[in-house]
Amino acid sequence: MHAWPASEVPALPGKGRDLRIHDTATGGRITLDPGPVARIYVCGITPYDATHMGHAATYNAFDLVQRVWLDTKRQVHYVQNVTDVDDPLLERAVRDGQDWTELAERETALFREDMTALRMLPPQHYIGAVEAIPGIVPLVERLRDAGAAYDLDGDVYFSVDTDPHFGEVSGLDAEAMRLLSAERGGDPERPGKKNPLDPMLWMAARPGEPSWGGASLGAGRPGWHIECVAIALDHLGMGFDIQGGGSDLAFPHHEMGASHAQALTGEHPFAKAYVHAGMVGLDGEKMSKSRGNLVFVSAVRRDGVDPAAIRLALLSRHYRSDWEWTDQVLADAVERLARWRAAVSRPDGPSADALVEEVREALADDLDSPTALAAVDRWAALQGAEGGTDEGAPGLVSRTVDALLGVAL
Ligand code: 5CA
Ligand code: ZN
Repeated sequence: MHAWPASEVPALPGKGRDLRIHDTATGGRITLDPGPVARIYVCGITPYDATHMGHAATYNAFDLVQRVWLDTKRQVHYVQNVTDVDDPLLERAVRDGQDWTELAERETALFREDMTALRMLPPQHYIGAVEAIPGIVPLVERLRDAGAAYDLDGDVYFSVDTDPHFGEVSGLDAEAMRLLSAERGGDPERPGKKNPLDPMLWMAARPGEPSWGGASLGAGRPGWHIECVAIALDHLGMGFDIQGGGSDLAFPHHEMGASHAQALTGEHPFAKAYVHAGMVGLDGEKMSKSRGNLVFVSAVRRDGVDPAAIRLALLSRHYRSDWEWTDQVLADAVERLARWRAAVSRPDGPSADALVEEVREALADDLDSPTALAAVDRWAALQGAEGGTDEGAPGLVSRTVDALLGVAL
């Protein structure tokens, strides 16, 4: 699949700081040392509805990760998937009487437009589940041959008990896992499983659903977790730097993915850090396609809101906190954007050298974007109150905000 166009990232004077980031697996902050090419996998959308502010907030967090890395003069190798065949997508297509491939293509196209408007850096590899199937089939076969997977009435399950590291990503106990598994696409109640938590690797063809010939597996389609594992191993290999997504992916998705990969390769870990963004809510509930309480990026754009203001709204909350999208969050961002634009529109101003370092330090410190915004607010306030004589300052502020926060002033 093709991704979306990249916006330029201006180079800043000096050098950025190494990223310290909260890792779900260790429960603490770790300093990543990625080497010259940092590797990141971010779980993509299931394209059955438009991009909402929760999605956008999560992708914003991982966009900041890349901007911090680029500022340290590293290259970034970024991979993202599109879950373009899965239960919710097929169910929505049936409900609305439309072709599931058309639904997936339309919503993926809209996602690309939203990401472009928000100036999110594109992945180098943007891979659909369907196009990954030829690579998924041999992985499922290998797991079965190795005794890490088993058949149940034509479906193939992964045996979580074959991975000694199972449970290390989420750190949850068995009961919590069981509850979340039932809530998030698993089937802990299905009789005949070795462990109720075992996830499906390959689902035998169901009547009326698309399927692919899987040689020894029989016609069917891939399970969710193996999709991301196949794509990540193919394009990044084991031990990449960050596996990213919203906090609802920590269990089961990232836990199971790590186990699949560890069982396949005999190596550990799958990713050096598992990084999770908080959930954005609306009216007291998590914003979700299944609940339907959504604020779409495209709808807000259609209302004439500058995408830069949407981006500032996302940046105004720390990526790890759960927060509520409100009209006020957006109104504050619109006002801030106008203030910042006025401040950089003058030819000179107070020195911005310290500001560059403040923004760098805030983002390197577990992507603390609210602190970064506060630093720019202070410079803009000083510009408004006293101005300054530094001729390069407004330009440097623009480039800093552009390079590190993805906002064009
Ligand atoms: N296709 C899978 C990942 S392989 C999937 O979870 N798709 S999704 O469309 O449901 O979600 C895409 C990303 O947005 C995931 O990282 C998910 O954790 C995140 N996300 C979904 N809802 C919210 C929300 N309300 N707040 C923050 N992030 C969210
Ligand atoms: Zn995923």
